[in-house]
Amino acid sequence: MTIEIVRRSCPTCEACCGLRVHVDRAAQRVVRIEGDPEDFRSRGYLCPKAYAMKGVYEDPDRLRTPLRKQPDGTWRTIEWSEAFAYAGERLRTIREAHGPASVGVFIGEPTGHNVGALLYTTFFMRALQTPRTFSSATMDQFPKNVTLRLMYGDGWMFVIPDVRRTDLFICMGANPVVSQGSLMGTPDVGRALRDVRARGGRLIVIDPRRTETAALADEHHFVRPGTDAYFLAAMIQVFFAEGLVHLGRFAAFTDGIEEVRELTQAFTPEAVADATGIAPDVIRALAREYARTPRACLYGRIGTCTQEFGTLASWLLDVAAILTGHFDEVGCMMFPRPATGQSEPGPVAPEMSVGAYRTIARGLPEIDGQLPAGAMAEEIEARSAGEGRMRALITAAANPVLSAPNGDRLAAALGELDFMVAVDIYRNETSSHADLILPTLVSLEEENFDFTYATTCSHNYARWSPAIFAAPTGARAHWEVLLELAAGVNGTTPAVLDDAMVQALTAGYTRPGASCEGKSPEALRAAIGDQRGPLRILDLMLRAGPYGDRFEDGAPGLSLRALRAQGGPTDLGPLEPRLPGVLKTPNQRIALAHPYITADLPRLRAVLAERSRTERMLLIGRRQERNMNSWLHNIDVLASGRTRCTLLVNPADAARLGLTRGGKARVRSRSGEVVADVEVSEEMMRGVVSLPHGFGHVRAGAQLAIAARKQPGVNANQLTDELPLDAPSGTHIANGIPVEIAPV
Ligand SMILES: Nc1nc2c(c(=O)[nH]1)N[C@H]1C(S)=C(S)[C@@H](COP(=O)(O)OP(=O)(O)OC[C@H]3O[C@@H](n4cnc5c(=O)[nH]c(N)nc54)[C@H](O)[C@@H]3O)O[C@H]1N2
Ligand SMILES: Nc1nc2c(c(=O)[nH]1)N[C@H]1C(S)=C(S)[C@@H](COP(=O)(O)OP(=O)(O)OC[C@H]3O[C@@H](n4cnc5c(=O)[nH]c(N)nc54)[C@H](O)[C@@H]3O)O[C@H]1N2
Ligand code: SF4
Ligand SMILES: [Mo]
Repeated sequence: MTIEIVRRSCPTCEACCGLRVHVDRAAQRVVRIEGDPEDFRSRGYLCPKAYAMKGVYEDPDRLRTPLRKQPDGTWRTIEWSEAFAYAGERLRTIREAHGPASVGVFIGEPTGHNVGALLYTTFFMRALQTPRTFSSATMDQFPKNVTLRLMYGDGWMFVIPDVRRTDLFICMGANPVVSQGSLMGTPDVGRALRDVRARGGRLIVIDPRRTETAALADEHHFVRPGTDAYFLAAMIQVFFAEGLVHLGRFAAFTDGIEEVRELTQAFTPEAVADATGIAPDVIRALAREYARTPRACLYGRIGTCTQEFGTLASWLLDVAAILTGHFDEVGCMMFPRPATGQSEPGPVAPEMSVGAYRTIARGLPEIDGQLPAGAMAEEIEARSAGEGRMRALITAAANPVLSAPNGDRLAAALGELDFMVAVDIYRNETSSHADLILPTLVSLEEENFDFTYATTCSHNYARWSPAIFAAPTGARAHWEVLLELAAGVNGTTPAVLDDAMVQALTAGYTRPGASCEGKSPEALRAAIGDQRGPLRILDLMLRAGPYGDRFEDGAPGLSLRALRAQGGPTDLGPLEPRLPGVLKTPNQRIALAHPYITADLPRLRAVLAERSRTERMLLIGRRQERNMNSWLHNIDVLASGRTRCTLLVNPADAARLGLTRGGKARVRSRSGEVVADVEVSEEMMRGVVSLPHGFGHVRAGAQLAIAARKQPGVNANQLTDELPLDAPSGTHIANGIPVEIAPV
């Protein structure tokens, strides 16, 4: 047996650790996966999910050919040509009869991990021209996109903690030790957090659960779910009251400081203590420590986004940093500089679109092109949307029946569609409702580039990864499937669409003021070659990008060829200050008190008294080491072990509610109920229970044998109510759901 070792990055989570994959080519088998000690980013680190690549590749339940549902509900394997002809005909007919809005799309999380999927999704959406676009974003980071867009002019230019150079890390609503860090791409993030303390710094966690990250911390404070905006407003009140505001160079390009002072004035630590559950002296001490530590990060993630005041909390995190000189500075929150050039200085962004399209059932506005994920069901149902209903749906790498609010309602609504196509590698809780499932290549079969996560990393880098096995004959990559679907809907060919896209891109890069000004679009096209697909587009972006060779013969600089030759990741240096250069707001200044955001403050004020009194039980989520949202439960080694989908309850609550360890509890919210196994734990704040999402592998029609047997669990999103929203972003409230709990 000859074993070859291939170096590549792990495509499963944002950390993008470097792996050494041991391959037996003769047997077409991965024999071992280990951390790559030569990878300067991950230095040999890996987590159990590194195995996912192999597990998914080998999974007998994974789909390898298109499946078409028969009138009797059974599935038939079909050829790709038939699949595309069928999809094109159905989608085109529906669009012609009922308009572009009759065809909806839901884009899921794994899209971000595959360069082809990502580049062609943008393109696909443009070709489809539907205003009915949904994605996992409104169950995730969308409040951040909205605040970034309004404050700095670019919703996708994320601000990331410079964790390796900070002396104080305040972690709110995130559990990086388990999630491996989100919007803070740092392989072995647990070590990076321990290192903060090792060099004399401090780690503070603010979370309704004493998490695995809290276990490493100097301090942990319980916070009532959904009340982070009160807590942060109080910190800011303290900054102003105690003369801790230090704008430094930001004074020259920041508007709205006085307004922020006025707007936060009433939120004193005393005023918010009952609502947040955090004592006034603790809030004051935290505010002082943060303001006085030169290198400090105030970081928030899922717990500060998918909650009642996600936009306000996300906004206040940035406001606190800007007011105290902790923004765009070394050791603080900083902007990465990806090699593909998305965050370069550029023209002013047009105003953020709000309400250019409104949903039929509830009149919800699109916000920067997104509709709330949980509004999908009502948009499909004839009883709520009538003639204007959504009649066709394309899901791409998504499982909204488990990942979006009120899964039962969505599952029922999917049955009302005239046509549904799922681009997915499994027949799961969502794709089983489709008329057609189109499986794509998996990561071992494709070259990749860490495209998305080079925009969210705590140290700049660029990395290409090789394919490990050749794609089976005839199999299609995600981007090819999207391109074929787009061509089918528009009655054209993939080649025509693809060439048009490349022409538009090369024209853009050679325009006056663009990075390749002076070159001809034809010369750029000749240089990147005529092999269709994401790699020539990537090459174009890299070469025209900030570290690129700009298509100069023999010039040093990045290109696809240079990255391929490199093998491992290319170090592009630590994060550097980038403001005001990259601002794309109308006046190239930071809008600290943008009226669209501050308009939500009355909603925050209105419920303060009530939030300070109520004793209602609130449900939050939790992530676990061996899960990746809903889709790794079918991998035997990752699904093994004890039942993971348990309801965590504080002992005092358990006693009061009559719940016992190992017993079962009925958990009910407005949108539904589940019966879950109870686990009693001191790690929960009183009045708060936690249930992980991504489970509920109990639906007929799915083909996930191991998941159903080993980790069926219950669907936490049956309890997530599709109606209430974080208003400014249209994001759902997956944390802080009012529930009633009783023993079964
Ligand atoms: N209650 C609650 N709900 C949540 C969250 C929470 O914290 N609490 N978190 C939310 C967040 S942050 C997110 S991102 C969403 C995630 O929710 P989704 O975006 O729906 O993602 P997954 O549930 O992970 O489903 C991914 C799908 O992609 C498929 N897939 C995997 N790899 C590939 C591939 O290479 N190609 C193709 N074509 N398909 C592939 C899988 O089979 C699976 O069907 O869930 C959200 N839902
Ligand atoms: N192993 C694993 N890793 C993953 C994923 C996975 O499913 N499994 N999913 C990936 C995805 S898609 C994402 S988006 C990231 C998410 O990355 P993280 O945000 O780091 O992940 P979570 O574990 O959801 O952390 C949310 C934390 O918020 C807390 N919380 C809940 N409500 C509140 C609140 O109101 N206020 C505060 N302050 N805290 C609150 C919860 O107790 C929890 O500890 O993880 C990614 N990594
Ligand atoms: S931490 Fe993320 S990137 Fe690293 S091995 Fe685990 S799943 Fe892969
Ligand atoms: Mo996510």
